[in-house]
Amino acid sequence: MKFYYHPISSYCQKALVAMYEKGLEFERHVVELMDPEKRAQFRDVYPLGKVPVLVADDDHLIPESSIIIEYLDEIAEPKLIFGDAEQQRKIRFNDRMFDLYLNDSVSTLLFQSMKPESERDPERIDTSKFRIDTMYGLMEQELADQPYANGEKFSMSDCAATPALFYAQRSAPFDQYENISAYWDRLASRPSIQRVISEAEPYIKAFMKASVKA
Ligand SMILES: N[C@@H](CCC(=O)N[C@@H](CS)C(=O)NCC(=O)O)C(=O)O
Repeated sequence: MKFYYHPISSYCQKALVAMYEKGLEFERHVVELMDPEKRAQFRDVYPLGKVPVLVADDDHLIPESSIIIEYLDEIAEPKLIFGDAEQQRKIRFNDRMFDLYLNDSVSTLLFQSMKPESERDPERIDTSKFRIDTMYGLMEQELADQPYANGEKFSMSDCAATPALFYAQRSAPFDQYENISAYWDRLASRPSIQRVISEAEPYIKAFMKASVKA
């Protein structure tokens, strides 16, 4: 399999966690999204130009992090979407919630904070803060009596929560939420997640350095 990604991208990190949980081997293709030429070249692979994209061994193109994980579940254990139809639906539901309302809001706050104050969009910032607070409220309740987002076992929804909480440490700290903090510690102790973070860190440092200079 070929995996097109960037180590700093939250959606790529989500799919990578699933790859590492399953111990899969793949050929890495880092897509330099900041380089217009390389970005244009990548559009030959996937016209929308978004990462992650997986190319399966039969050359079948699989974009979208959740769809990649659905595919990985067909080819390798342990399953990340499991249980009866209702449990599977709940895993998919939390995966959507974490992507759309937590991760996207955390990223918005992060990018807005890097802009000069005069260029920030207060409406987007308010909407993001509202969504993050609402998500934290829901998560704090859910995690009161279960170790992972969908119960006793690590699932696709935890893959989605990982990059969101990783970046939230910078843009929307959750220290005052006891259950979310314990959940993050549990996630961060998994070898798959430690590996994803350690691979991202040099790129994050370089990105921060370049943004300060710009
Ligand atoms: N819904 C997509 C989102 C992918 C996405 O937005 N990727 C970002 C990086 S985190 C990207 O490729 N951005 C470049 C662009 O939008 O052109 C998924 O789950 O894979």
